[in-house]
Amino acid sequence: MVTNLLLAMTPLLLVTACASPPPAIAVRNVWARATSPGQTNGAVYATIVNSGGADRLTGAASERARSAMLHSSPTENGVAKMRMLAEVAIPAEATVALSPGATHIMLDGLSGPLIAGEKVAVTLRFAKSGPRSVTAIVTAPGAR
Ligand SMILES: [Cu+2]
Repeated sequence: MVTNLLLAMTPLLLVTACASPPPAIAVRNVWARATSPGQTNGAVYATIVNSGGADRLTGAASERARSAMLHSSPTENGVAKMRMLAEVAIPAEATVALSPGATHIMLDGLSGPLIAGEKVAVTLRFAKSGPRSVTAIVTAPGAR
């Protein structure tokens, strides 16, 4: 009886497993901290909300910087470090926060300081969802 039920359910389970839904990505709360004069690096933070299937954040770009990279900030022996990431997993039905002291988008080679109140165009590239253009609000140092 139990065996028959399992056999009857097997095709249904296989179909469900194969039909993985497309990702449904929303990028919210994008911001960067103001930088001091002469500082050539900045960081962009955001909240990535995925209400669909799994995706991957594979890169970023901004006209305000020579390059934008995905970084993590692991703490090793009490020292905060930064490490380049090839990609950031965006699991299905999950919210991924890019936040200070954790995963962030590093802007390298800024064309000038990030000024509080400035809006910075940033493009996030997702493996499945493609490029997403968002606007980062620059906040004053210490505001967050
Ligand atoms: Cu960094």
